[in-house]
Amino acid sequence: MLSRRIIPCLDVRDGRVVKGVNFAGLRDAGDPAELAARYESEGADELALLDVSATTDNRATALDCVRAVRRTLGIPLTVGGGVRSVDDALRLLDAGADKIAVNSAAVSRPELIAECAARFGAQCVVVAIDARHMEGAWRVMVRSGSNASGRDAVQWAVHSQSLGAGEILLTSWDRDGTRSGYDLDLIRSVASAVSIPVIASGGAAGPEDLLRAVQCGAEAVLAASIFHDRQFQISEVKEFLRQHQVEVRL
Ligand code: 0VR
Repeated sequence: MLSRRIIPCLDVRDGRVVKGVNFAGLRDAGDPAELAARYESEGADELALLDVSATTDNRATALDCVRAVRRTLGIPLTVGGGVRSVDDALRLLDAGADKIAVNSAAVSRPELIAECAARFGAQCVVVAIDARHMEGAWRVMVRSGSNASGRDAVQWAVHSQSLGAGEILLTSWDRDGTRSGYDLDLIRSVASAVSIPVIASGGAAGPEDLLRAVQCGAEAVLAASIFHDRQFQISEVKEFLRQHQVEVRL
């Protein structure tokens, strides 16, 4: 069995790590390169960097941020936020990303997934899905959770896989930043519908949540709030998972 991966997430706006609840009320949570170095030293398996800057001119800041994080990091780095074309992805890879995450632009133009997979390989392409529970199903949200796209999240994950996605980064909009636990039904539904790895995201409050997400089929678990606020060290989370018979890289 492959080791389960613990992936801290840096949501970055204008060069600073931010953190909110349900994608809103973003507060400053520190310097990206400093947090990246800390998380790697604590035993993070990978790092996700999500550029949540609102305007496109701040995308240039994001590239500088990727370079700064890359200079300190020896583990795989996934970068997302505003990727709309193969050229956007190439700029991020040139800046040091190992994988790129596509979200809103792929919902609008699914071929983007196939284009990136053809150019860079499926292992490089993460499809980020922000899902909101509505009327007994999960709707795909776009533009930083502000618009409902009309797509069903489970069906979109299956379609993304068929287009060449290498992984699904599955974020619960409802749980993001709430420390109320991952949306386990969402994880279970998507993980049972696709054969590619699903990264659980949104709502983690402690090691028990990460364990539950893995038990529901998540191949990796992402968290932001509990790590930024130093509530838990990654090393203690990994020890907890190991004690519960989850294969982790120690
Ligand atoms: P917590 O572990 O609950 O803090 O959240 C993990 C994950 O949901 C967040 O790091 C991130 O994916 C939320 N996403 C977005 C955003 C946050 C702020 C603004 C925009 C976005 O577009 O995904």
